[in-house]
Amino acid sequence: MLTDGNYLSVCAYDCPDSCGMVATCKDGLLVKLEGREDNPYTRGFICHKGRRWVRDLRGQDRLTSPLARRNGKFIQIGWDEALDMTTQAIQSAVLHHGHQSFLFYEGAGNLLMGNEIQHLLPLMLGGGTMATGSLCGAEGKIGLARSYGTVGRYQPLAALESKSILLWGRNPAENSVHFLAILQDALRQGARLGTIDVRATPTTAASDCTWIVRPGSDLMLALYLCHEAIVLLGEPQAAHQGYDAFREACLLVSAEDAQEATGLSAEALHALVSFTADQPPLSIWTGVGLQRTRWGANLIHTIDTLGFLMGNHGIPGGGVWFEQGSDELLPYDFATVPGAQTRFVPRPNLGASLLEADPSIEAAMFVRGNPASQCPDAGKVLNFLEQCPFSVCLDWHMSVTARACTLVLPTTVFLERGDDYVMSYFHDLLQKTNKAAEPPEGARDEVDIVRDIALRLGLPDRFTAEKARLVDVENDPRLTPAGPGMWRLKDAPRIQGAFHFPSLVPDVPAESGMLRLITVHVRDYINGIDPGQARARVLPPVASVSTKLARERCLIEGQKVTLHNALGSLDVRIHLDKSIAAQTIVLPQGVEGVNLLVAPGLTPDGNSCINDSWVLLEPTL
Ligand SMILES: Nc1nc2c(c(=O)[nH]1)N[C@H]1C(S)=C(S)[C@@H](COP(=O)(O)OP(=O)(O)OC[C@H]3O[C@@H](n4cnc5c(=O)[nH]c(N)nc54)[C@H](O)[C@@H]3O)O[C@H]1N2
Ligand SMILES: Nc1nc2c(c(=O)[nH]1)N[C@H]1C(S)=C(S)[C@@H](COP(=O)(O)OP(=O)(O)OC[C@H]3O[C@@H](n4cnc5c(=O)[nH]c(N)nc54)[C@H](O)[C@@H]3O)O[C@H]1N2
Ligand code: SF4
Ligand SMILES: [Mo]
Repeated sequence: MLTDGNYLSVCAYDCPDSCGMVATCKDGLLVKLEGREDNPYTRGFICHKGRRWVRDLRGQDRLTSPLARRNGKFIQIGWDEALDMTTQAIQSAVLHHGHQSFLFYEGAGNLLMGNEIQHLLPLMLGGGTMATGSLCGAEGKIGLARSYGTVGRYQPLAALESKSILLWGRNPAENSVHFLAILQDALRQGARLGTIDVRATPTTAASDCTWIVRPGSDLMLALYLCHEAIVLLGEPQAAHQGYDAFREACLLVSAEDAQEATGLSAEALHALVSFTADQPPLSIWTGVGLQRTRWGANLIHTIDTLGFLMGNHGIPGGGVWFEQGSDELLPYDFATVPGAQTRFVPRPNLGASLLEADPSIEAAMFVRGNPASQCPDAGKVLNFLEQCPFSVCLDWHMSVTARACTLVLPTTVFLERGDDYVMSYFHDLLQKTNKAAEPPEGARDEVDIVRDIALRLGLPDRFTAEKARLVDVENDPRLTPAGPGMWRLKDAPRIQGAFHFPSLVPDVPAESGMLRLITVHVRDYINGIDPGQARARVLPPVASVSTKLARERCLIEGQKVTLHNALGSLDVRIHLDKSIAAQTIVLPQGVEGVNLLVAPGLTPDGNSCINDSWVLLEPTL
């Protein structure tokens, strides 16, 4: 049993902040969770989602026994039986249909680096089938890297040196509260904060100026702002790749074009031009919400170009940000198997790809992922699960995916596992997690579960050796100690050599007569993880529409309507919000049923374009 006392940990939620935590354990139970004072970004404060772990570790929703589906109902079974069932299903799939008939699906449910070890299972079987392509931020990183060839890594505290800060499609007041705190410090030091969004949010409420634009109009807006920058500041000095074609194209975008696309008034557009120019240095912080569109990478690249043309690149407090790059702190050969021949299926179009897969998927394993809720066209993921002979989900609570599987295995969560690490994708700290509570009887560490299955399949135990190698991350020469179990990762420059201008892309055509569906991350839970989700399942989700649209369609507050498109339909309740852009409907993401309506499109780089989704709205009969 774990000794009573305080343990240092780090929140492993898929959240940019990666808060340092102090966990208090008594009689093996977590009794208190607080922010760690010496983390310079999270500064002694954790949000209510983090604090909720004190309740959730032993809460009603915690799974504590393997559950097998028998005659349409889940019944509790023992671990031995559960692991045997899994082993037999994988063995039979591989024997009769080849290793690619085994799907190993990983989501982003927590950021513990040690979970990478689990790849060994499909890889040692020959490769298996895995998912590729991002539902999250890959497009933005690709776009940012196009300017100079790398995303780099640098200090978000640089915002404190900005005099003007522009948040573009980013909502830190809900999704990265410690960044908001940094921004508030910058405001106290005299900076001003502007936000471009498609609706009012707690972030716009905290901003000095807000521009509400139509979703999908940002590229036109960015090109127009680049046009103004060239007019205002003249041509860039040195020769830069692709400038002539870019210049020609952006000079063709007029203020009227930008107004028409965005819905901004001439005065509002003018004020935005002034905001980008009047009070340098300007830092622009682009968000994940913004780049979930077919040309997301080009969009972020074009916004970066604005930063470049305005002379903000490479000066303290200036520049364009998205997320940090992946720094490959794990050894390059960590959990790899040379020669493995993995078949990759696109995550953004997972359901249809799995239904069509040849060889077919005969056994599926889901870890830290909830694709039946979080992948676009989620109805097809559910169809796939209905027809897949064997599916197992490893999770700590009953997710939408777990409910649709044939077997559910209860896992521990990060507070119950020690000796692992989280590297933030927003700031520059690597932090170590310590075990801070005993898991409930019945829950098992997922790396151990996967290793046990591998051993039962007759595979060698590479898992234990890889686990022992994990500690190597601490010895990376780019790290400097920043406190107990905390290291600062050295900055890596992004701005170097010639700037590469973006190539030009066409607009994503709107579907005529339909409303654009925007799905957003919300304050109270991370993605599809809401242990109180039972509540959300009872109530229909709330869809926000503009008051103007409501008037045109004779809709009233609280009215039940049906949203539908070729993929599916969903009953929702209407909320009137006068801030929302025209012809747009906003739903929270992570709520069951929402992704039945989300289109499974892929960007040219194979990532998701979640926000290129359109729906029809009809009164519910
Ligand atoms: N509380 C909480 N925090 C979270 C998460 C969570 O679920 N809950 N999820 C975490 C994860 S995985 C991620 S990726 C991040 C996401 O963090 P964010 O990028 O901040 O989140 P989003 O809500 O996807 O989008 C941000 C804003 O972009 C706006 N937006 C959408 N489309 C457009 C557009 O076309 N143009 C413009 N200008 N704006 C647009 C949305 O209205 C929204 O307010 O948050 C992380 N933090
Ligand atoms: N419509 C729409 N869809 C979206 C988005 C959107 O904005 N709109 N956002 C997208 C984004 S940005 C993201 S990142 C994805 C996220 O998509 P996913 O990664 O699939 O979803 P999560 O809800 O983050 O986590 C998946 C599951 O991991 C479980 N989990 C948490 N910790 C552990 C653990 O320690 N072990 C195990 N085994 N399981 C654990 C959680 O309980 C949860 O059920 O969703 C995407 N989907
Ligand atoms: S969810 Fe994010 S802000 Fe909240 S405690 Fe975890 S890392 Fe910190
Ligand atoms: Mo994400």
